[in-house]
Amino acid sequence: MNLYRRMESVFRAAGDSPALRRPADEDWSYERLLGATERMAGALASLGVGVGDRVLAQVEKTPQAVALYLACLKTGAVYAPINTAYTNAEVAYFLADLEPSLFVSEERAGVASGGVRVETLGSLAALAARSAPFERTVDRADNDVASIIYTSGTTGRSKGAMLTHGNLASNADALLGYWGWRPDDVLLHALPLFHVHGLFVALHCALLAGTPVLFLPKFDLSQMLRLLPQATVLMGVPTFYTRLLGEKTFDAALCRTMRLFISGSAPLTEQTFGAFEQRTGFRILERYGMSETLMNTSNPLNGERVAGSVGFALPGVEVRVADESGASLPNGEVGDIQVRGANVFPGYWRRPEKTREELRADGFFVTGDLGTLDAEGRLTIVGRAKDVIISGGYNVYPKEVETALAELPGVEDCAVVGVPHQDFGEAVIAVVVADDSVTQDSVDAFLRPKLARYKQPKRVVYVAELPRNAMGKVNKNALRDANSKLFAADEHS
Ligand code: MCA
Repeated sequence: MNLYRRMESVFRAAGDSPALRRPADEDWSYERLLGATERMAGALASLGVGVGDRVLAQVEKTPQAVALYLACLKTGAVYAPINTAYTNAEVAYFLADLEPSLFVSEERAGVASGGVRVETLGSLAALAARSAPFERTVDRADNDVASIIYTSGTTGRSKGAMLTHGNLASNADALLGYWGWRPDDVLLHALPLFHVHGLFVALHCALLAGTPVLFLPKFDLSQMLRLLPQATVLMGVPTFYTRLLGEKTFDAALCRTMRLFISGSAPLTEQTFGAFEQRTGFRILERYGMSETLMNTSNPLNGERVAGSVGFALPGVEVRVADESGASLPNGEVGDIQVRGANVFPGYWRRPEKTREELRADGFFVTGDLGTLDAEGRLTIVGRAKDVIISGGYNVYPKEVETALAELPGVEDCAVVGVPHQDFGEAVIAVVVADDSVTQDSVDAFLRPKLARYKQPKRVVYVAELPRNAMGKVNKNALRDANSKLFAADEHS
């Protein structure tokens, strides 16, 4: 069934109660969101965007952006949001890979490369005002694609994970139940809307329950402190929690209306978990998911939340820790974390070989994370089989950065690794063998038009030679160890 069909009956019942509450602007009621979605759907229809057509969106976090996403669901179009930090060079890749019917961008309306029609949210809204509202919600089956979320790959090229109406609906239901969503819940929402965490996990819980969202355009510490006493649930990446803890005025009194702090997208350290409990009395609930599978596991709502563990398989999700052949390993042994269930995507957009590599014949998805299960079924992630850095909740694939950096004249050899960073958990650094012309500034200037800012190395380290093993492979562990204290002195750089 079309996920939006469920939402619209919730929106109708919620009527003029608040949907999106904004600190600096007027609130949007559920009625208003419903109307805006119908008009936005009318605008899409008038542009000829229909069932199965892709809409690429690189837009700021506004209520109109939410309406655009919902309008895609309603009309059966496929919503593909991308990070607002991406450069034109990166966007060109997505346009070519996705072949969208429409690109919604913050830049000017017109025509992009490949003849793709470009609209801004503003020009779409103007068109919506002139178009007949699209009242019908198009029939969709559970296995019809609703959204494509791009996820970087170890090869350095992003792949689009196709998520179906059934994936999204089943996962939202699992979370609403597992986290005990209540009619009086108020969600504090400061995550971006171009990833699974902010768009699906957080927003779906609130929208399917008809409860209000405190809708911040982005994470802003002073706004968070101001709004916390109006909220009951916060979903965030660990950086949210370390930043809150860094603020002296953040205390238990500010959390008096809260019932649940949830963390995901990056490992929550035991230290942050402990410091948070000490300061506020709350044990942060850590959960684990991926773009390809939505949410897989969660610590319990009632019951012991264990620091360092991502909890139990969600209802309807099977988790196994397996060896290379796919056989389950005994409890306590480290192996590949694999998942199966209604949450697991059907495959990558136009990448059948990649899909076959990662989706086993028995339906289990190979996450690329390594972990252990205990006798009770608690999962603990102990490492990653893939070479990936998680910085502030964003995945950065070293290969993509290395490929770009290798083109800078004067760079003879380079390796990109993640090292501990107080604010982002891990920070991207580049270790280079280079001549004197290569400086932090020249690296910044060279990479700026090529890579989103968060992927660029925060530090360039010079060496005479990269450590390599007998096979010629760079020993990244040695580089991580050698640079593990790089950000210790100036923790906020
Ligand atoms: C911003 N910068 C970063 C990051 N974010 N650098 C490294 N890593 C980052 N994550 C850089 C900017 O380029 C800028 O650099 C400087 O930091 C300040 O930028 P600003 O925009 O002010 O940063 P911020 O607003 O403070 O952002 C930090 C943040 C944000 C709040 C942690 O990155 C964020 O919202 N992260 C959440 C990501 C997320 O939702 N992940 C979910 C995906 P300069 O000053 O040098 O120009 S994973 C997912 O969905 C899975 C399925 C899951 O399980 O959840």
